[in-house]
Amino acid sequence: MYSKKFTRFLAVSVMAVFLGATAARAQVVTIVDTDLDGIDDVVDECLPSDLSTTVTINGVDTGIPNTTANAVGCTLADLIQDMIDLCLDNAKNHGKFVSCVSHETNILKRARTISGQQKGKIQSIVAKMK
Ligand SMILES: [Ca+2]
Repeated sequence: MYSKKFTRFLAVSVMAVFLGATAARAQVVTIVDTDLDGIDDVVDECLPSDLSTTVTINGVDTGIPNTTANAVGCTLADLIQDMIDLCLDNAKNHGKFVSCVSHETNILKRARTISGQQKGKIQSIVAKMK
């Protein structure tokens, strides 16, 4: 039978080999961040992200500061562009498009993603879109 000291040494050695192997495996994982927003492409739902300093809608600078990417790799500019694309796709006419954006920006304001003033700016730009 092994002594207690040897058994402990053996257990520590096995643990060290296990941890070493785990660390070696961890180093093999490669993070790919194509749009350089700090979020791994594997979980990035917005590829490529709009990393502009301000949010632009239909070529008009809103002056609304863009945000860094959230946990799923989307900036505020990405979210607003997605919202506009969704409203453009689903609305049958300009009035319904403006109404859709109004509805969506109200949700963003309630969630405190944008302020009331920013909501007004977006709605004003969208109303002038053709
Ligand atoms: Ca992204």
